[in-house]
Amino acid sequence: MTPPRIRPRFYITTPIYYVNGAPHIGHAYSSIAADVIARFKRLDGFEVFFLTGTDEHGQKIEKAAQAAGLEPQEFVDRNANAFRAMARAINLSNDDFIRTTQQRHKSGCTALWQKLETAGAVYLGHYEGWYATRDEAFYAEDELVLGPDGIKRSPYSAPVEWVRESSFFFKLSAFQDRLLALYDQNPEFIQPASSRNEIVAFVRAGLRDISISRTSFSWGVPVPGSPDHVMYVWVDALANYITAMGYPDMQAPRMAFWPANLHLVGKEITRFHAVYWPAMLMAADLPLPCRVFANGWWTVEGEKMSKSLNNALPVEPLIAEFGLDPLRYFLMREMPFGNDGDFSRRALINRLNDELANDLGNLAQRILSFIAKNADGALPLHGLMTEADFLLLSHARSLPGRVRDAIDGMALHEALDQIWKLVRSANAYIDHQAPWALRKTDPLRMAAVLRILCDALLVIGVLLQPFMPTTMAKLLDFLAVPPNARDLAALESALTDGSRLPTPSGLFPRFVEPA
Ligand code: ME8
Repeated sequence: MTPPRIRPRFYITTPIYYVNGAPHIGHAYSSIAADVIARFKRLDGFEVFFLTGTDEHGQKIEKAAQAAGLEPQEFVDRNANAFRAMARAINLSNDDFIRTTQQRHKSGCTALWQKLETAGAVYLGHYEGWYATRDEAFYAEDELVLGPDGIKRSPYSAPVEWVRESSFFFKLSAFQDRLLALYDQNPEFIQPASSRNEIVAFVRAGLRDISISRTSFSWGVPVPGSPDHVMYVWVDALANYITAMGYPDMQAPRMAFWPANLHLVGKEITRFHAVYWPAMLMAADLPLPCRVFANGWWTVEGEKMSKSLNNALPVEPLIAEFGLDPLRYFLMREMPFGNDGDFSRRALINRLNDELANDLGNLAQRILSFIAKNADGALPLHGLMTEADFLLLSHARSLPGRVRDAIDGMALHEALDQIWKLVRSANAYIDHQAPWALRKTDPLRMAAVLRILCDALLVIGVLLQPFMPTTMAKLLDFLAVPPNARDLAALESALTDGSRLPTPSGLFPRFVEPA
């Protein structure tokens, strides 16, 4: 008997989203990016744990519940459902969905607090300074910016208020040197470079202890032993990455996934993930995550999404109009991962029609319907290899490695670009080999050409599964690839000579703007 294969583990997280408002394309983006990586890692033989969820405590949520005339718990239950529904709508392959109001989280979070306290990293003091509820962040005077109206705001334009209250503090200042050593010894810890530079400069400038409890409202996890304090929402939120894994039970089976390989976050929250979180973990004597990667921001048709402009774009109508997989493809292809970009309907339609319907959809359709009509609907056999065959096949065989490199380097757009090079080469090959002309003159060569094309299509279909899971499942069905032979390890043996191919249909209908 062969021993079971030991698979390396990979733990990836999305930010947990605030439930004060409805989910929009920005949330979907971070989640889809994490999903692509999680799916790729599974394809590549890793045992993956993929976590997402919702951030449900804090002053911002309490205020939003009040404005909605609801009790906070009722309010967060309703809105967390909207985020769960979004996760389903975008076909997220998450292994768990954590809500910070769940008991498992509150207990784990309380245990973490106690651990920090025992380690001597927490003390009671008095906070006086600026707070922006919208950002749920404290700011120093010199971080504030003066708006055109002459009013001070946070660096993210949130209104700030002067807060004066009794508060517990975390001794962040004690971790400055260890944090700088961490960044220095692990250049990949924070990426991309713009985020890394910003964080390194922030820590070098000197760290102050941070306030980690509030007394002016009550919607939060109570501080153990001091029930008039609730934990600062970021302490509570960051803990989700371990409470979901069973912390404080270090023997919990899921704890084997800790430390996380990758925290995917928006670029506005890197300070919490790359400074506060590792410092808290150091204080609690827990291993540190391997990497924090900051994705950029989308604007929509040139505008920043905001409540005041009422232009936050939900995903469901886009999915209904364009289909989910084209939307997933567009989000991953349109802007280099880590950069900012603009979401526009025109750009989405262009990519859908040019790259999906034309380049890939037509390629698959030409090959598969030709086989259905002229090769008895069975997978053709290889023939003698020509130089052109060899070139296309070696391109296909080298593609998984290049896609792996791109994804490991967080260049998700580059992974697609590499795959499209093969799509274009396959299109050029079919034009040049013209199997339709070989049908009468050289049927064996026609079959050989079609088989080389199927080999290339297989690689394309397998590698695109993380990006467009539903459509690629359909493509692999058309190639009669068994469900258990769709990963990278099975690539060489996934196609069976002569197997019956089901009747193909179009993968990506062209989008025509309604009149
Ligand atoms: O910050 N473009 O939650 P949040 C791209 N609860 N990504 C966007 C985006 C946009 N326009 N808008 C939002 C929080 N995002 C905290 C996180 S983690 C322990 C706690 C994405 O609901 C991006 O990933 O404000 C950003 O970081 C996240 O949504 C913010 O979600």
